[in-house]
Amino acid sequence: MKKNLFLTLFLCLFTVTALQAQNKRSSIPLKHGAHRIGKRTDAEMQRWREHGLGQFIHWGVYAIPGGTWEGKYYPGAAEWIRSWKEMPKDAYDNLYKQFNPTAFDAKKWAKQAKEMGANYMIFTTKHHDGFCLWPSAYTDYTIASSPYKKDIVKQVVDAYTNEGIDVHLYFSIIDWNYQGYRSSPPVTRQDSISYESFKQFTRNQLIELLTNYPTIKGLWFDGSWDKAWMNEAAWVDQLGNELRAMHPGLVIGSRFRADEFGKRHYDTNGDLIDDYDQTWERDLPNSIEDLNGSDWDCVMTVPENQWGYHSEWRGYVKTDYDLIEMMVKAVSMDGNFVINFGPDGKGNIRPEETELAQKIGEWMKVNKEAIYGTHHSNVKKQDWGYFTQKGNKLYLCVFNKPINNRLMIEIPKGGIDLLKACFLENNQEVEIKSAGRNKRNSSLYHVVLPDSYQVVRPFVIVVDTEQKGSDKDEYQQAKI
Ligand code: K80
Repeated sequence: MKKNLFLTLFLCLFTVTALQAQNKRSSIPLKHGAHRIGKRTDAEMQRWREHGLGQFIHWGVYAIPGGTWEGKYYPGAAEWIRSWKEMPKDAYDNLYKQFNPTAFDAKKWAKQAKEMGANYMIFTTKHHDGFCLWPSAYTDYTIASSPYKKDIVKQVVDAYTNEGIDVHLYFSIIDWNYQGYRSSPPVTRQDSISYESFKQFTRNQLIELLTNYPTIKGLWFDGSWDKAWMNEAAWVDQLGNELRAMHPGLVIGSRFRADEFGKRHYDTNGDLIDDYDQTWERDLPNSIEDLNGSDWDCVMTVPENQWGYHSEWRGYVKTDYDLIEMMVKAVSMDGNFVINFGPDGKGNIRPEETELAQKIGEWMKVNKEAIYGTHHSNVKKQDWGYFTQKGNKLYLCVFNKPINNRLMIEIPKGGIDLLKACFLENNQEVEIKSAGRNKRNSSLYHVVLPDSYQVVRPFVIVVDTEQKGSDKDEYQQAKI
């Protein structure tokens, strides 16, 4: 009796605390916070979620100096060279007069991305410098004023779309070229007028992009952290609604707008703003718990921190192995992995990147089934690598082959049965052996690799599974 009282008291307390926690999530009424709690459920977002691998391309006039100016090496990110004190801003702002990428071939880029296995790509229409790779009607600082003249965004959108690769447009809110742009909130009346014109300019350009390139699937915003922009929560929110209304299904990450308290990515109540978490730049979460149940992408550079073309990569350059592991890790936690390319001033993709694309593509050809449309598996992670899952298929993506050739799998009581295991690379079957139970009563299994198996690259074993018999037993019992 006493026990029951305690239990009741405990349950009451627990319920009150749980309710309070729930209340806290939405205790502050927000006009411009998240407009949805939890993931989007529509087909366009589902399509995005299943991409697995993407390509980022950073291209602009910064590709001409390529991180150096008059023999001086700039160690920072090449696309930021304009902010380097040794490069005169005036010299930078005149680079467009030399922008004539005669080797640019969008079809060639798209074919290479396809062969790498990318399902989507993100293209810089305008970086912080303000130079537009499309002939915008709202500024003269565009490709139309360069000797090249032709619309680059259009060629990229069409070529990738024709290859079946979804295109998302990168757009920087920061614009170092537009005279009305401000990073701090306007103080004087003149500032306010200038900033109003910048807001209209930004809106016009975004509407222009959606109008000119209706096949694109999303916008990838950057440079949205200025106080001036964050102060405009209501206006930016309204603009977002307008863009979505214009382009049903449009996918926008968490880097477009702040809520009315200046909170970015996650609003004041802790809810994700817009469609996916865009905080994972050059960074991967350690575990699914770091992700708040959100959709997310990770955008990654090949060298440490170069997005635009740098003529001289210094320091460690990621290998195909590194990038494949990062991609698998991202996918195993329900994220998309996006690898950046920085073509040179003539439009050539550098040989290092071409080689990486080929090597990743070779791996994808064999193992893409473990990447596309797969998601996080609840099967406990093991140190040999990562699990991904799709329906009844469990993928063991192996990066560290154990020296006993046994890949451990732990299945909690009442979980799944493991039926059959095969290498993805050649369909060769591998043995699954029971390895008893552990203290938590989980069933342990070993997928036993043949002693003769030579590892030359990360490999995948696909395991067919089915719901455990105990569910059936319970059903049987229920019938009696
Ligand atoms: C801007 C500012 C910082 C601090 C870090 C990165 C960036 C831009 N975002 C990447 C996607 C690149 O475009 C980089 O220039």
